[in-house]
Amino acid sequence: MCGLVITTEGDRVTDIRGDADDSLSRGHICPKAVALQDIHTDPDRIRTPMRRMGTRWEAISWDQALHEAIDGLARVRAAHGRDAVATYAGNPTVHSLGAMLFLPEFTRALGSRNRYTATSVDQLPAHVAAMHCFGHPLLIPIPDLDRTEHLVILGANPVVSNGSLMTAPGVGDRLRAIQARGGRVVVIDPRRTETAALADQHLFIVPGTDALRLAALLQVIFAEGLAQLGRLGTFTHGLDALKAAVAPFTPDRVSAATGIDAPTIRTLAVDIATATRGAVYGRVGVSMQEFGGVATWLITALNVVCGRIDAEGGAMFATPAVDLVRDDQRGRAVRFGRWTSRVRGLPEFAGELPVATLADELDTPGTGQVRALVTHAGNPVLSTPNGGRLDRAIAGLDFFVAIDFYRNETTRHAHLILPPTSPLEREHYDLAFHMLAVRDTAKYSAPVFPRPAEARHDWEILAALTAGLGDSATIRWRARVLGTLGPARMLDHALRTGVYGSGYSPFGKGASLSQLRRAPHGVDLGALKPVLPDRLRTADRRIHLAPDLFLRDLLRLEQSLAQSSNGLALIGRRALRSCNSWMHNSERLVRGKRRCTLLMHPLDAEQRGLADGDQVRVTSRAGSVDVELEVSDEVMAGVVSLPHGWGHGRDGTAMGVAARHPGVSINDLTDEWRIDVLTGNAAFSGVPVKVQAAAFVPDFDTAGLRA
Ligand SMILES: Nc1nc2c(c(=O)[nH]1)N[C@H]1C(S)=C(S)[C@@H](COP(=O)(O)OP(=O)(O)OC[C@H]3O[C@@H](n4cnc5c(=O)[nH]c(N)nc54)[C@H](O)[C@@H]3O)O[C@H]1N2
Ligand SMILES: Nc1nc2c(c(=O)[nH]1)N[C@H]1C(S)=C(S)[C@@H](COP(=O)(O)OP(=O)(O)OC[C@H]3O[C@@H](n4cnc5c(=O)[nH]c(N)nc54)[C@H](O)[C@@H]3O)O[C@H]1N2
Ligand SMILES: [Mo]
Repeated sequence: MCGLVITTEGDRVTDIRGDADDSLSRGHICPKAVALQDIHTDPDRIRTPMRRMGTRWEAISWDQALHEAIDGLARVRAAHGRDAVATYAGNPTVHSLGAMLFLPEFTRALGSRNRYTATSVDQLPAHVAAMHCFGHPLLIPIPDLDRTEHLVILGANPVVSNGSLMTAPGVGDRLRAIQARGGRVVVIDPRRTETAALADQHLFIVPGTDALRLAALLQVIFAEGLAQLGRLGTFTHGLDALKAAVAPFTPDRVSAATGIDAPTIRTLAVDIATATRGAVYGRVGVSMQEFGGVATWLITALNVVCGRIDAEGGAMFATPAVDLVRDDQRGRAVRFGRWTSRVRGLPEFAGELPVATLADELDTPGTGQVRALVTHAGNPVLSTPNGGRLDRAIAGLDFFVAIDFYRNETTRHAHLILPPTSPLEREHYDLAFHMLAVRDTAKYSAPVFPRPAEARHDWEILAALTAGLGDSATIRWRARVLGTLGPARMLDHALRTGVYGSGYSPFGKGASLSQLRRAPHGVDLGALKPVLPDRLRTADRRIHLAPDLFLRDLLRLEQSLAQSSNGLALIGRRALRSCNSWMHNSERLVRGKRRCTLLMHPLDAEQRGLADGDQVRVTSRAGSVDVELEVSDEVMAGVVSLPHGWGHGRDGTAMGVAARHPGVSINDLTDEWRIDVLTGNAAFSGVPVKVQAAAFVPDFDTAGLRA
């Protein structure tokens, strides 16, 4: 979503910089954008379809590759049924126009209930809350960053992540602007993050206890008579039920568990409720925990109760040029728990199952066992809980097709790798993140380079597979028609028929693809606008403040108050120069100080006789890893932190730079049994671990040796 000015000479990139005139990013750029040229020229990036024979890989033609993929998947389906073929779509799927348009067609053609995506290791609770409160999984309120005066950030580090479910390029400047106009930024996080460093106040919190603290904030607001729904009051129901439900969670009762004292919780509640314009915002730290669903709902509830939803400077909804929230979805968009997974009985969400149970479906024998897998832009071995078990399970599959341009820790097990074009060889319009950005804009980018004659786009690969596997004439026909149209014409239609659209009149003014082509810096559609109650998709066009499923889960929250733990709690972290697991093959992104270290508080280190730079062994129920210790009081006592996306250099991978900077995978420690049982999202945050000196500490650099 950052506007880039990319200068080329022939087929070479000579410069990449931020586009000062971009309507959203206004010149902001991060090192990952500069590294796009490394991805483009990377000799390890796969450019032709590859077939694995044992441990040997050979290049094959597209015709051959697509034929074998279709044939292999069709065979498994014929022998074991539809559900025997699973799919996993990873994060970059959402960053690809073509994949966004064609992946749904492909999964429909497969018709398997074993559909998985990175959603259930990320923002699933946000969808479940949006669906139940506002009637649609994509009605996710976005902090109105550029106009707010009081922002509370829980479990997010936007200065590094650039904002998530709050797309905000240059977020650091936007946060400083809040302070410059006299506002306040408060961060609640078990680590004093880069964002906390810039905030007016930072509070440490015991991992996994946000729901308790949020319930207590609401309790105070109700008890002090500070609830003020304003205009939301006329179309919101459930206020009394919410009030009654949070009543037991007083600051005094939750302070020990959360590690935040009662007076601080009270003051924060009053600050939130009395700020002129304010928003509470939570992201992965809140979503990836055992109470991710309840916590995410309580954030929404807090914003509603203070009258902040749909209000300037509060938490608002986008009005995008291409709207994925359709008009005809009123009262019909709640799709949750209609069926459950075979082995563990976890709930379906919008047709997909929680990826924390993928390994169960792969390695548990019986009718309905998964025998084949298709991954698209994902690396679940490094990115899902107990990746070690999933690694072994994937290695045992009958058939595995990966649509990806790297042979990484997951795709090394594939029988076929089908590589799409590079990000610089395809056009882009962001269907997802325009829905979640802090300002309404629309931008189309043409490909920087023409695609090589022999290359295929993601959407072309998906369209070919869909046409080959669709077992109804309609699906095959649709795949061919859409394949002929292609993403550009599909986008043009969506723009023309959207709220800003020009329609099909030849004199129509407004959004269309040709309009966006003429505006390379993007079209500014203005600040976020009030859209309620119209945009609600609940059947009664009201906000549901107290949906039953969340109220019931408060019982489980109540029980958590009685539990205590005295081990170390493991949390994750992100770094500016990482992008989950997949950009570590760019030298410029991995050089410098070693990043994959275990952060530990000085008191915890001292207690264990450990020192900065020591090699330590971290052990959980799921596994153990050896890693370098970094002693720092930026994490609270009792908490250790390890970044995710590392653990490279495994046999059969082909990413030379990453293998020289391997690190270890946090997801060899995280536990597939720790989930938010309400939503099915993985609970990465707060995994109990033991840390001790590594058994044998060699006096040479083990990473160097392996390379
Ligand atoms: N540079 C960079 N940017 C990225 C990515 C990347 O890998 N690198 N990944 C992208 C993706 S896919 C996503 S989803 C977004 C995520 O964007 P963010 O949500 O901003 O991601 P994190 O930096 O992981 O921030 C999570 C914070 O939660 C804290 N935390 C952990 N457990 C708890 C808890 O129990 N309670 C509270 N209150 N806090 C907790 C962690 O210490 C951490 O600071 O970032 C995106 N942007
Ligand atoms: N412990 C822990 N685990 C986490 C997280 C955490 O904070 N802590 N964060 C979670 C989050 S938020 C996310 S989103 C997931 C991410 O997890 P995944 O989506 O599973 O993994 P990525 O590392 O993003 O891998 C992306 C893959 O897509 C490929 N790729 C890149 N671009 C394209 C493209 O255009 N087309 C195709 N076909 N392939 C492409 C890359 O080569 C790479 O193999 O990880 C999750 N895992
Ligand atoms: Mo994510």
